[in-house]
Amino acid sequence: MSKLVEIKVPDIGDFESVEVIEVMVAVGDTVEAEQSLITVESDKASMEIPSSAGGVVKSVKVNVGDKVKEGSVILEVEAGAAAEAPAKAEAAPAPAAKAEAAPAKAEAAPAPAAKAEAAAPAPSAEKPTPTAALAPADLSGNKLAHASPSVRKFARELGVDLLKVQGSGAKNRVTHDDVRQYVKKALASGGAVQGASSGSADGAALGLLPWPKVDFTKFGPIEAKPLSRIKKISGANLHRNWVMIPHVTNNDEADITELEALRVTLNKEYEKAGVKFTMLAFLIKAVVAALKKFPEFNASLDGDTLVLKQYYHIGFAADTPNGLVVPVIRDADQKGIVELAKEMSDLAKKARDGKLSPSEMQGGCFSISSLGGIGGTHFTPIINAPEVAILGASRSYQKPVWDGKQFVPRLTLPLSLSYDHRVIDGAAAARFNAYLGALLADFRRIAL
Ligand code: CAO
Repeated sequence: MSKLVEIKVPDIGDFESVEVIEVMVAVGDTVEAEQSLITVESDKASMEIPSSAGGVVKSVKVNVGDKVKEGSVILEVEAGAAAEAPAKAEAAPAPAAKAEAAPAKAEAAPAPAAKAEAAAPAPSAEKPTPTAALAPADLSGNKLAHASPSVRKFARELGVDLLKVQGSGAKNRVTHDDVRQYVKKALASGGAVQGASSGSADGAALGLLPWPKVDFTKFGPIEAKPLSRIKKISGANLHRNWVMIPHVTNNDEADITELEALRVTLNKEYEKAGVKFTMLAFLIKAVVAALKKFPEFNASLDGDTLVLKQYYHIGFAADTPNGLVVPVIRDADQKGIVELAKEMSDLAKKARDGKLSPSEMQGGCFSISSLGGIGGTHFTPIINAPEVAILGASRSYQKPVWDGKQFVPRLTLPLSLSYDHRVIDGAAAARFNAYLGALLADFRRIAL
């Protein structure tokens, strides 16, 4: 039995009320859960609002130009009717951008590796084949262009400088079709149109060999499995970060013998209260102290300017069944270990259940990726732009350490600090990691 469900604007972070600038669905459309419904814009940001349920759209309650806030009803869907695939109502205007909407995220906030909540369907397969002749474009102005996040994403994928594209939408807004036409023109003219690069998946822009196309079925049975939505979004972010940031990783180790003893004691004391301390909570606290001592690690590059942050929001990578997400603990400097441990486990659970809101993944200053619960010795974490460093923690192990008379077993935590070499020198990274190690070896130093 189908029932009518109201789809409302979810928690959209710090915005009181925002303007609807695009409505992507119409009465009669079949929408899926997580599909983008509308784009909203404040004076600071634009973002796409996804549907919390799937079904057939029975009524659309908002128009372009309306102001909405958390709780505003966007539309009504008949849940459970999706399978019946009803015919489209004639009365509704067809949205122009819907079919091509690319995965998108709230654009104003620092991009976590994945924004689970604000994504739209995957881009259409119609992608021009880039040629090596196309010149790389400067896309830094794209954020200024009058276009929805999905159009910006689409342009970014194709390497199109949106400021060079003539918009055909309301108030010269650039649409997906404008971008497509622009690229077609660029290709027809042999890549002479400025502003289109082959930011391509086939590596032609970099002068690389094309990606090998192999018919795997010739060699044995296969199963083709589309990437999850989160994997697609995080993959695009990781790829950009890996290509654009000159990464270097500093590897070090911390003696956590005493800290581990404290952790075990605390776990016993707090067992009844239901608080579980893992090494990550202590790492967050120590990282904040190191960020205070080395402020250039708590920063972002904005062109030639380094933006130093005076707040301490720490992201941590969480492995979920659908892929990697990075929830953010806000104002970690103002929280004790108990609060950090609780908040971390709440956020990690929400992440695994796919219930993080966009605001819970925004605003991070520095990220930690802990693989300690799984294994490994050291690794090379990828920086979560626009942050400038990320700490990777691997599994702690007993190491024989010479104390002047004999070898003694010390519990040792491997620390891998990847940093943006445009901002951070190798010596500074070595100092940061060594300082972090010293804090973890003697946690009392955090109070200094
Ligand atoms: N060394 C040894 N053991 C460790 C450890 C370390 N550095 N860190 C955690 N552990 C132990 C914990 O104490 C816990 O042990 P018990 O079950 O015996 O109590 C166990 O490993 C599992 O810990 P956990 O992983 O559940 O908890 P956490 O706080 O360390 O991490 C979270 C939480 C969400 C970060 C983690 O579950 C996770 O998702 N990790 C993967 C992150 C990831 O994918 N990074 C890669 C990103 S780049 O691709």
